[in-house]
Amino acid sequence: MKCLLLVDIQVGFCTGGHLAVPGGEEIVSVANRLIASGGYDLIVASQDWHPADHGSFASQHPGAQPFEMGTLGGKPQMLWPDHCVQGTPDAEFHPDLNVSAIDHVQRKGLDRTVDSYSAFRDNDQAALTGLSDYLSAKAVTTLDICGLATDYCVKASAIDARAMLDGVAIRFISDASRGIDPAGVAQAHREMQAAGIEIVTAADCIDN
Ligand code: VGL
Ligand code: ZN
Repeated sequence: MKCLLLVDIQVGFCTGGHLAVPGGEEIVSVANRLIASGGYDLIVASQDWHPADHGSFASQHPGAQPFEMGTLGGKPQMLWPDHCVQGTPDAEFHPDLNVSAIDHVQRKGLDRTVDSYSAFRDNDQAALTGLSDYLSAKAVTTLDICGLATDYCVKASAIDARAMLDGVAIRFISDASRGIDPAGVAQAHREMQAAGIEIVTAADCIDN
């Protein structure tokens, strides 16, 4: 069972969004081609889905500016602009994404007291989202991961997938992903490779 995990391909992470990732919208057509290739038995999408008062928002920390380091739950936390607030246009999937092909949506980031970069569990690793059980129940053997942003939610999802899904091949599709910070993207590639995640291109996935 081959599964494609599309991480946070949302309005908020594309140009004009509240936490725009440079070139974020460029991956939408790549994601649609991967879906249309017919190579996947299961398409799953994660959706960053924050309450308006989420603790990762700089607006919740008096005097703080977005992209400053702060703390959340006693741990260092990058403070973000308000983004992907539940029920707002910013939280919707990109309008050109083929959402009709998505079999399962995994929302995350609902708990205001902790951030959740990974689609599998909160950053403090205390609470699971349920996605690992879902994929295990579907008997997934290969999981290809792409989306936004490479250096945050895609990396965290891929590394958790590697740690939590025994015996499943995990691959990161680099050209179907974009990151916030180039140095962070380079670091993400190193961390994923070190964890045993294969780095591939969309062409590799479509060809076989
Ligand atoms: C993300 C920062 C905050 C992401 C989500 O999807 O990579 N990054 N929330
Ligand atoms: Zn977020």
